[in-house]
Amino acid sequence: MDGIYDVTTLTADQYMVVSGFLSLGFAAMLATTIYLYLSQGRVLPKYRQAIVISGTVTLIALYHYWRIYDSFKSAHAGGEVFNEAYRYVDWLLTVPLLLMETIAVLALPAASRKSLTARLVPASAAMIILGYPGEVSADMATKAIWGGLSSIPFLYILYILFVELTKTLETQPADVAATVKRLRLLLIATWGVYPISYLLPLVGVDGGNAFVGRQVGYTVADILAKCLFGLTIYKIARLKSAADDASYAASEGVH
Ligand code: RET
Repeated sequence: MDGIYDVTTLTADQYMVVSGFLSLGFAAMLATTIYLYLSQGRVLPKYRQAIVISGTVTLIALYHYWRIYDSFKSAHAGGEVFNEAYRYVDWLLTVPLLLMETIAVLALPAASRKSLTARLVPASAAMIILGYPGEVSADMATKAIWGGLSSIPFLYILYILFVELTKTLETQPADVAATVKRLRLLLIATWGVYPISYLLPLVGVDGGNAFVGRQVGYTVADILAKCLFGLTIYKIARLKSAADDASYAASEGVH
């Protein structure tokens, strides 16, 4: 495990920044999980699945932020390595779920739903698995090779979302199509932060700063990609519920 950064060498300020962000990540996941689970009954039944999946994503991340925080504290005290695997296990579970909640809220015809899931879920798992060996290696060539390999399924996911999904949009009502496009932009803006954070040591940022930058980058990206994204899914589900059912729109005050 020699590639894992030795956190005992962090300065007091660097330690404070990382523990502060990890703590913020924990709080954001906790609050969003409670909010989404409590609110899932406030959309029409066909959209509830998407809200429950969103809450489950933040619940899984809540657990992992607790483990990451704990691992960081013990590693800083000395004697243990900081375990970056918690993050990758978290992504391995939450990234396919995020794609599934996106597909679920669209309420697409069954055939396109199945075909999107069958292509996006394995690609997202491949992206995370291929990134891991580069994450835990201190060797720049190893980081570049695994980062490059992981980028192939990443680009494939973007291709599916921007080219293939666009074809299904032609058969959708205009407001649904516009919503999907907005959601897709939020997805690419937040997902793009992960490879950028991963790249820090490769573009010459020194050890301690690269470690801090990566932890802060991944945490901020997680809050946006899981919490903000999940809340946006909830908002879309409410708008779609109102569009589907006038009595829902009147009782919930959504127009
Ligand atoms: C890695 C390795 C370097 C190349 C690429 C990566 C992409 C990671 C992404 C992660 C997304 C995670 C999400 C988590 C939220 O729950 C693995 C850093 C392309 C896109 C959305």
